[in-house]
Amino acid sequence: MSQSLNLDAEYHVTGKTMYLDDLPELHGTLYAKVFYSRTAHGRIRHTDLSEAAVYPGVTRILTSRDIPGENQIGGIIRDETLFAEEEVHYIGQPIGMVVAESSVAAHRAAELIRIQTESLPVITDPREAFQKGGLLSPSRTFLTGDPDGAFAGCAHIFEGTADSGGQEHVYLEPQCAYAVPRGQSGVLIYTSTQGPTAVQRTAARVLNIPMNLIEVDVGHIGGGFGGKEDQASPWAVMAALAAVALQRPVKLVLDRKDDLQMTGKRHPYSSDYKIGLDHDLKIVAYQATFFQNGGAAADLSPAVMERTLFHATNSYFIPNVRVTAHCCKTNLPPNTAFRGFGGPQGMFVMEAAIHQAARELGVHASSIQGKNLLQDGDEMPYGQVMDRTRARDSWAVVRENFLLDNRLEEIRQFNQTRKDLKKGIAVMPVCFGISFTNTQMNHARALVHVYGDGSVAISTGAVEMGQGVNTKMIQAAASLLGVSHNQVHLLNTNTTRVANTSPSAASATADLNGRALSDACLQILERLIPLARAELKVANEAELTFKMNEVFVNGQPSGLTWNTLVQLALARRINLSAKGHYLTPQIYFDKSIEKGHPFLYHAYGAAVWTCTVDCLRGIYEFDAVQVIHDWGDTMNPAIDLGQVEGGLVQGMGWMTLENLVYNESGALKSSSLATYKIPDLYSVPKKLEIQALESGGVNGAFFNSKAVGEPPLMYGIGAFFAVINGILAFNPHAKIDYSAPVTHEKVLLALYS
Ligand code: LUZ
Ligand code: MOS
Repeated sequence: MSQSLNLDAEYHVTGKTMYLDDLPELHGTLYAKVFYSRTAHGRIRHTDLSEAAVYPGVTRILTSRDIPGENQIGGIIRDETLFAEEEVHYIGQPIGMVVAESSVAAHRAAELIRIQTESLPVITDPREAFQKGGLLSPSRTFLTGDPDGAFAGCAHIFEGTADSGGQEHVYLEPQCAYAVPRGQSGVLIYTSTQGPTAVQRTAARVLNIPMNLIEVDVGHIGGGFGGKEDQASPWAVMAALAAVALQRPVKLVLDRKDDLQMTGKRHPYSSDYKIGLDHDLKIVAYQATFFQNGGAAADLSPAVMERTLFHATNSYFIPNVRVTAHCCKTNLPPNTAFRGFGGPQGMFVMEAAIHQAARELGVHASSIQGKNLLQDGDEMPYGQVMDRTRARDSWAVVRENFLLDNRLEEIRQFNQTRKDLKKGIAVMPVCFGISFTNTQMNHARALVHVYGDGSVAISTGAVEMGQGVNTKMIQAAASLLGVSHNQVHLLNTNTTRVANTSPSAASATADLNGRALSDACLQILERLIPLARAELKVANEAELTFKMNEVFVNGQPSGLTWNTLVQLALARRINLSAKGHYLTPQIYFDKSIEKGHPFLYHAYGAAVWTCTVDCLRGIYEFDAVQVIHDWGDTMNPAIDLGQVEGGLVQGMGWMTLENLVYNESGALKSSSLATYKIPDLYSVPKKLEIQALESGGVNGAFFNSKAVGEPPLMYGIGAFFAVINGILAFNPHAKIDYSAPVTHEKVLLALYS
């Protein structure tokens, strides 16, 4: 089953992959441009559309008044308009859209729109929002053991704050949609979304038509990273609104600048922690309060906040824990899903607490990390009793293969001999729960048709965003049916083929959709097996295997090919189509007591980062990152390796380089890719070594191949602490703020603090 291949790669690198904006446009297509608030908080006094309305080529300007249904796009909480009505709550909040015969005309006309607002107080800081009672959803606390009692008996207690910044998704393909009206039959929406059903549901609500009149179609999307889990919906709904109102096809593509201004990002967090240890460096108690910067509407923030709580203790067993999270309302664009979904923010605080403890106790953080790793039977603060844990196996590789002790000693010696250059080293263990934390989202369906010529078409709810899920689905169907890859075609993700989908998110897309697909394939096989047995006069079903487009009997080719079998089946009027379904077993969570078993399994691993800090200039480079990663029996090493590499570099960018700056009036200052820097080839560690943790038997994943999308991102947190350790090697008394990203400017200031 396991194969190293990416069926899309050739099309990507030769430019043949069709993205939304590459679709041939229908005759009569119109182009939309969204206009938005330039004030972070205010009352709209006057909107002057007159000049724009008469600009040559303008067909129509639509605002909240043109919405036939509800002006409401909130997913978890109904607190967000499609187009602002009386008030605006962030810079970039859509107010309306210009629809014109050309994209240029729409853009020019939009510049002529004048909006007068009366300013209201602006809040950008989550702690300030919290103090003023600005919450988007109720606060939550996970509690286990008796933290207060435990702290009273601790040998060492340390307290501090840790802040992590936001992160822009920088999907290569910006948000876009193309809507085609179908008269009485509703509307077809092409969209670049991770969540086709979210688009369908939201469009139905806003347009006031039932979901069965809305067909959502998704081909390849050019990156998502969470930014299109929920936030692809507004643009698709706007295009559909205009298409239905004007009965003409409407295309809406955000340019990069508009996308950066209008869409939400990873949530910045500001957090307080308190950690208690015994004489033996065992963590006895941990407490943290997370102030999540949710932005101006809830979007997915309550779910992101929940995942922060689930991952607050990372890979460690801590018997006494109290962690509380507040989802704070600020005047920034609503922040949203981003690879890791709050998990990274929670783990960063845990690692900061450990780092502070290590610094004050005069040991390397790894001495504390290694002593507190999870093992089977440990109960997490949310009640799940851990099994099939791999935290200690991963750590053993760090010590035995990556020679952690030798590395620490080499670096100690280097730092003794050099004054201008200092090296830092840090280890980042990761334990990430796999399943949507919202139990009811953990299900999927798939459709399989076998045609008369033996070719197979499959469709699932999975969206291909570059992560390789299409290849994995084709691999699975081909191997189950015993046909070759090129005999299987994967159809666009489409709400008329597969309904009521969960978004492609939570690292669970291949697991969920793959299992639904297996169900469908196995149903078809069950109908074919009796036929093959009769045809080949085989008594026992166990003697048959389907492989290489042929039926094998006791391991020998029988001469009965797949194509012949399919033709025989059709002649007997056998149904060669099937719908598969899957729901994740075992999982549940009781929010009233904040306990349960929310995850089917966990993914583990660890990364060792080393860096060199130039202590004259404050700049740094990563010498190496060594990773041990637990992907089980990977079904596709090429794809999974790409996910590990991409994830860890994206995490490194979040922690070191990517600096989202809003000023006090809520304006995004890092509003272009010239001022917002993401990692490039030169930022990547000079040495990148990734090892696979030996499979530890059955683990709960699809084909035993563990989810790999998000877990590696959190390796990036180690990059932060490697740099901090480099600074401390130069100046042991440096004032360290656990404030990510640790940019070169911050390093220079800390070196001489
Ligand atoms: N999306 C979501 C996610 O809706 N629920 C989740 O638990 C989740 N986890 C990771 C990434 N996206
Ligand atoms: Mo996501 S953060 O898995 O959309």
